[in-house]
Amino acid sequence: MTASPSPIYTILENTKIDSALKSIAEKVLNNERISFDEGVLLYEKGELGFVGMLANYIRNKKHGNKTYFNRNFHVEPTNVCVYSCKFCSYSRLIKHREEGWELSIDDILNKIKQYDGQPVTEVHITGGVIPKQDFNFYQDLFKAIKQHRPELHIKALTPVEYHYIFKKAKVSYAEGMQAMKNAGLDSMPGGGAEIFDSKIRDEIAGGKCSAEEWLSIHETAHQLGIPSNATMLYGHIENFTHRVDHMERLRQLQDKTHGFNAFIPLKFRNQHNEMEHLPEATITEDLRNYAIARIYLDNFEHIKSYWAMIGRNTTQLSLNFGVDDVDGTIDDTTKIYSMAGSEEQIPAMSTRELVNLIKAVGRTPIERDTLYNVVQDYTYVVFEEDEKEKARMY
Ligand code: V47
Ligand code: SF4
Repeated sequence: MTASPSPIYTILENTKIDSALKSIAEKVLNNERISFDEGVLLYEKGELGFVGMLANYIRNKKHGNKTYFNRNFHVEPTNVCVYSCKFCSYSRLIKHREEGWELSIDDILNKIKQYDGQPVTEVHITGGVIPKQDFNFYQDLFKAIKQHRPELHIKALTPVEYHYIFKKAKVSYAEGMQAMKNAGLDSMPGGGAEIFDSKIRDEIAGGKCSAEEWLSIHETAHQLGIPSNATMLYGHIENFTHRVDHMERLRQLQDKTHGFNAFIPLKFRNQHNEMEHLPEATITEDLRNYAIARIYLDNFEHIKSYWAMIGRNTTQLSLNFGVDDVDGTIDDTTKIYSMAGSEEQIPAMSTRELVNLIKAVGRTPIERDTLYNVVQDYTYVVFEEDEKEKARMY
């Protein structure tokens, strides 16, 4: 029996579509990579229905109905920072450090111990950058966590932190990353990427690691067998070409190393930061952006929508626009995202809530670990919903 051709062919034949867009659609259906210019064209001319149809085709081909999440929690060692990114709603400048927090290794371990006996699989550690939390601090921290709970996956720090602490310790990226791995680091989260274009990066995140340094630290990590994620902060002063340039650089590195697990677009939220005057992207634009990322990044297995930032409803919609992963239970007690204006005042969801959120839009919830090994398939697991929860999910 031969597989029947995708209904998209019929749509393309019977609908009036710009010929360049049609040729992009044919490439997608033939499993061919689209070019830089075609990426820009999708942003300029691709309507939501069109890019969504193609992205959903790719998503379903790769993952069927599966939608991944994990049981994780976040720890922010400090919200004091030597940098002052204009979009950051969270950090306290080092000169106002009395308004912030700086956790010791014991403080962090106590937070981790609060999850003893709970089936969490990952701790996500990242925060501000301060001299005190240096090369030795993080090696000691990772060792202490592994000593307490060896199976807990440590996904920690971004090139923003690593570049700073390696430079201060006068070690190369390779030496530094190897030491972190030896101490217990398992993978790296995708933060600090912002937008790679140097002009825009200087304007919104001046002083911190450059795009080249960010990419180089990820490359080094991948070479050492440390996988990672990649983010893109969009919807501020960048244009469509900057977004494609960002994804192009990631696509090239992924061709080389295959070390990225997921791409996570992060919508700029405009509260309590120096870029408050900018309007936020619309939900249509958020969905178009997920879809174009799914089409462009043909060598990334997973596209993640970070529910704590984008809200539950857009997360549910995103599952038809290329997204196959919604991050995890999170349990972010420091509320880094609600501070920037996310809808989520309590950035934590129970497994039951996440499962019901995914099932409510007809997808199959799969609990994964950080490396996408399946922990549990929830197809036949039925949770009861309480009424308040139901109201949030439909
Ligand atoms: O790099 C800061 C972003 C990132 C704002 O790898 C903002 O699994 C929007 O990278 N509006 C950190 N975004 C978070 C991050 C992340 C989150 C979840 C999962 C993973 C992963 C990574 O948050 C920063 C920055 O780009 N950010 N302020 C803001 N106002
Ligand atoms: Fe510091 Fe990160 Fe905030 Fe920039 S985004 S000011 S590096 S905490």
